[in-house]
Amino acid sequence: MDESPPKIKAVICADGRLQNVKNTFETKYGESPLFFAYAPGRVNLIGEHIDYCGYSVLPMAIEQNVLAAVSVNNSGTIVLSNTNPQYKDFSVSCSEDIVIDRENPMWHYYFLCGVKGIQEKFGITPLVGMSCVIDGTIPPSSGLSSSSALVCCAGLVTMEANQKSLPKVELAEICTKCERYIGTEGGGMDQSISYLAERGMAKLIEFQPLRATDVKLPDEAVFVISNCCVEVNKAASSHYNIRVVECRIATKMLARARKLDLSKLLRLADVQTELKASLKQMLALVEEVLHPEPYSREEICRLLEITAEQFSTELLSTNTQHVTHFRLHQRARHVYGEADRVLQFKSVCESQPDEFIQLLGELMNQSHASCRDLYECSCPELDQLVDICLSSGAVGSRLTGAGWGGCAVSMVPCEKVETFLQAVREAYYLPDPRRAAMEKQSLFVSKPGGGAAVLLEE
Ligand code: ADP
Ligand code: NG1
Repeated sequence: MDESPPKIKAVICADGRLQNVKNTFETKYGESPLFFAYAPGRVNLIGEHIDYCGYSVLPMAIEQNVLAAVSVNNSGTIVLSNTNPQYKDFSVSCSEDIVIDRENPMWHYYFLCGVKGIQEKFGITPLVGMSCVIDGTIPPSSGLSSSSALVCCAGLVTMEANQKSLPKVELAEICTKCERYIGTEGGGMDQSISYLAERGMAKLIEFQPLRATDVKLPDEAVFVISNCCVEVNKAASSHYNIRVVECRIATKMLARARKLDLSKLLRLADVQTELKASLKQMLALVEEVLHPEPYSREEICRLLEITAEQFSTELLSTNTQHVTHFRLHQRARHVYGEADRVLQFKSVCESQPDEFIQLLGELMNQSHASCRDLYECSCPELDQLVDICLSSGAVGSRLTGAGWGGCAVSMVPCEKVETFLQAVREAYYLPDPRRAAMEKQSLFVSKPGGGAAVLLEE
């Protein structure tokens, strides 16, 4: 786990996609790429919206990834191009400061987040010039971490191009921090699994210190991803950061009620650690301390004994300044309950009791209900899709990733996969022409894939 991402020798012409990207590169830049690098997306099996609260999550990497073909030169410029014409060409001088415009989160800013992270880590000025072609296969804004795959790929490309080396754990931490330049205050699940994934294994990802532990999934079932076809860009909306802020305020409220030092505690997990309490005790504390009605700014300021100015600058982020009410009880209940479900999921996978599949399915269903009702991060289409998945033979089904749109993940017994896929196709995709057109890339079985790597032509 201490190693750098692997460098794999590849026969480029033996792989249709690599060869296509290589051809695009050669047409565009009139030279051959020096190397390729890729970083995968992920599907989170359980543990939603708890990484930024300090709790462990349980994702696996998917086959879909962001791939870059790269050449290194002394042009003093970083030039980006994309195989998808929707993403326009971009270039930036290596001697300029990298500026990321959060107001306008265009694709190249995600790439620049990764570049900036590596530049800052090593203090490299100027960076070496690079020409890159990017090719992504992860459906964007659908909860499968296309943005982090792009950031992680850019981090890896920049490290390799500038002849530096870092262990995967450190790369994951750097990319977690630098993706925040785009404005979303993510918790690190996506970048961690993108670097630390290993083929065939889901991972329990723990934070501070970051580590990834193998979780063996049941042989009797597969995980199927289905996209509800509603896209939500996190950086261009404030849903995500509102939840981060609500959890931060809930942390302060619980800490105040137990007379802890508020200034030190930022995440709901910090309160638990400080109190040396169990997750069940934390759920009881939420019931005792927080009321279900939304909290107004005034009430929060009064209870925390802070001014409106401190509230805005210390607790809110730039894109949450407009929010007037905060659902602290519901958010904290979700987080502590979901953190508990992750641990239960892992322990069921380890002990493999007879009713293995049913127990995991039940935990996934509870997780979806909590995301929908307490965390309010689902949407009607996603709820409908989850219901269809359950009635089509899934033992468990839940939204995955940030939500408000995007994908569901379902656990389906192996012998039912074909009938499941057909039933979901008929009930969710075929009746709607737009969904029907997207079905092929929206409904698929996913096996745990490997982590980010550099590819060198053999
Ligand atoms: P996700 O849940 O997939 O991470 P986000 O909304 O956070 O979704 O990020 C999606 C953004 O990432 C897209 O709007 C785009 O800017 C960028 N992105 C994703 N895939 C690609 C790609 N293949 N090429 C360029 N940019 C991409
Ligand atoms: P998505 O939007 O699915 O890539 C986001 C966060 C994760 C995590 C999940 C919810 C980023 C980069 N990713 O993932 O850290 O909080 O939501 O569990 O912000």
